[in-house]
Amino acid sequence: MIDEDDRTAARFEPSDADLGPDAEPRDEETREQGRGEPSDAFAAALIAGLSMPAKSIPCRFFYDATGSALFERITELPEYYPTRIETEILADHADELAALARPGTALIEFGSGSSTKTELLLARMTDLSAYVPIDISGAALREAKARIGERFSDLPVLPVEGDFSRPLHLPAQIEECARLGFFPGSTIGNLRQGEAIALLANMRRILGEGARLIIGVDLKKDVRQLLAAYDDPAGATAEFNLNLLARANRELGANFDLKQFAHSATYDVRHGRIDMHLVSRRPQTVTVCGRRFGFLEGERIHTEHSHKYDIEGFHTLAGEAGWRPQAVWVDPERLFSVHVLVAGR
Ligand code: SAH
Ligand code: AVI
Repeated sequence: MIDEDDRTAARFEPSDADLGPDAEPRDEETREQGRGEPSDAFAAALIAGLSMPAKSIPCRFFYDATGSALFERITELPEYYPTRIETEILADHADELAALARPGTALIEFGSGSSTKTELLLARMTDLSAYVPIDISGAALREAKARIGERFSDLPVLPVEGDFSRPLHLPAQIEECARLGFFPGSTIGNLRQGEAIALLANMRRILGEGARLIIGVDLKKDVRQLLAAYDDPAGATAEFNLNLLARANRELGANFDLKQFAHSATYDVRHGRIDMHLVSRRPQTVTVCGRRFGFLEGERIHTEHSHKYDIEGFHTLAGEAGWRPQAVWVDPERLFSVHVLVAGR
């Protein structure tokens, strides 16, 4: 089930990934904590990715303030079914989900973005001790905290800005609390299998043995429907993809000509995933931080994987990370799934 090539290609190493509350961050992580990823991290990743024979940019760099706003636009597209369908599943099962939060529990959300779906849970989980949204996008966290804080004024909202695949300090206020995890949006699909297993294993360490994780996972389906969701006629996904280059121009003074790169979304049947690329429309040279990168006509920069699972395949993946299934719900068309997992074999 697990693709060995994918495991060895994983970006982060398990030794780098103890997200537990007691983990001691390295110096650079101390610096990053609370500030998201600084531009020098983007510069280093961009230069490394463009220096490879097969060029790539890590997808976590999509999410500056502009990228987070563009993602919100994508969630409203008729073609982008995941947000709509997952929201329906969460609403249909809100009472069962609320029962997972006994009084005093801290709800910890990974890749929380706008926290829109979370409001469904917070409205029913009335005895939470805190809500801890974790996201790499400071802009998204600030907006979400303001909105949630206004609607749920008695609930402490304790945002953590940072990369969930690196060591993070959780707020001291929740040290003694039971923990419930929430990881919606099928963001797990943006990780390769090895990375996904390492992240799920770290979530298990953070949340503790016996804890539950509510996780949204997009399902395999008709390829045409998938391609429409990742290459919409309104061009929102293209703009989201091209924002990586626009961000490099804004933050690093790079000189990408956005008109000379095209958005591409394809489906890789063997790996069961959408691959997004930016394709050079002509031979060109771009300067990033004083370094020149040449592009052939048709040369691609890989920007995102979005893996699609079936229920059994996802259970196998979760099992590798020490999670067992408690419940799974799908919509009538079997487009999307929401799982409740329990930490421990
Ligand atoms: N959970 C929301 C948003 C999904 S978009 C929903 O279901 O609609 C993916 C979110 O994960 C974005 O807000 C992005 O900023 C965040 N994200 C992506 N990679 C991340 C990383 N490595 N660490 C922390 N957050 C990350
Ligand atoms: C956040 N993530 C799950 C989205 C996805 O569907 O893979 C990001 C996205 N990329 C293109 N459209 C949306």
